[in-house]
Amino acid sequence: MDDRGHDVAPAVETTADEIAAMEIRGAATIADAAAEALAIQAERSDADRPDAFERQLRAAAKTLYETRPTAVSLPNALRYVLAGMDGETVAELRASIVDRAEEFRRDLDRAQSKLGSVGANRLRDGDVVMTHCHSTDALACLEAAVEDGTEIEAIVKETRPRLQGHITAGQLREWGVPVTVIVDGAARRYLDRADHVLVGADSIAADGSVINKIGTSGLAVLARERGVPVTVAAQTIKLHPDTMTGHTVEIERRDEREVLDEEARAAITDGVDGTDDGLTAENPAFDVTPPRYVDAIVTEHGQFPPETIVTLMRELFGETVDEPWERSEITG
Ligand code: RUB
Repeated sequence: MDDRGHDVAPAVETTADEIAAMEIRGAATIADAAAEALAIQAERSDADRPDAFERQLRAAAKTLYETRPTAVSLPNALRYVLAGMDGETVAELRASIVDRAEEFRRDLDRAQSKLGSVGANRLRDGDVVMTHCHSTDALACLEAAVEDGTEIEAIVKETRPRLQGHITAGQLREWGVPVTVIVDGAARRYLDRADHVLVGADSIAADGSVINKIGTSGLAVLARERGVPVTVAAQTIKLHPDTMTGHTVEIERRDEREVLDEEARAAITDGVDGTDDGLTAENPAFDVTPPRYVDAIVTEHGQFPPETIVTLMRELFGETVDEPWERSEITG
């Protein structure tokens, strides 16, 4: 039994803790790690009966599901793997989960490289691309462009409070792309030099709204004002099926100490301890960019104007989705 009251393999607990602590971060990477964790749960399960095995798998999925709320790639991955659970015996069930997780991870990889080549087609020699946060889908577009021999440059927003821009800068330098790192507040000034804004997504809603790292919506509004096109690189695992039935996407609020640590707080309050109720920090991790500020959503199925994405969503997910980890057998 883990801290969360679920009977899951310690390795699943570790993955869940790493996702919650952002040691595993970014929507695609989280999905990949979650699928791998379900396969590990299946391999290490000590269940001697099929119903016990299924219960453990659902408990593992629930543990992973409860880590971070905004990136829909996580529940989409869990649903996909659990939907493949099939068989009469524990051995058959185990094999079905391991195979399905493998297939999911392979498809995730393929989808990313496919969308990378679609995104690269939007870039021309000499283009300057402004990025926000660290998105492996966005970087796949830049990597494909570099591989095509397209000469690009990047302006990388550092992305407070966790500075994921530094990861982006490191990756781009590895590929030989000239990089200028700027503070987030400098975006408007540097948009004069940019030909594209390129970001990823944690979730895409049925109306084409893009949920991504906090600051994306402000950047998109500024880009529109400056006439710079905004491209969102997102595999279809980022499509949020619940939004087709009126649900909204939960925006994660993280610990305020990521914004204002104890030392900074003490400096502001002149050493008076943390009981100063008049000083708070807020730390929403994501925001919503309305579709009118987005020029194209680039997926492994090609690029779409954001307003049309619902058609693809319906095709891929149908009208309703199930939450298998919430079934009563878990607690039963
Ligand atoms: C990451 C973030 C990324 C998306 C897309 O936020 O907002 O832009 O997850 O990433 P955090 P990818 O660092 O809080 O997880 O394209 O790699 O899925």
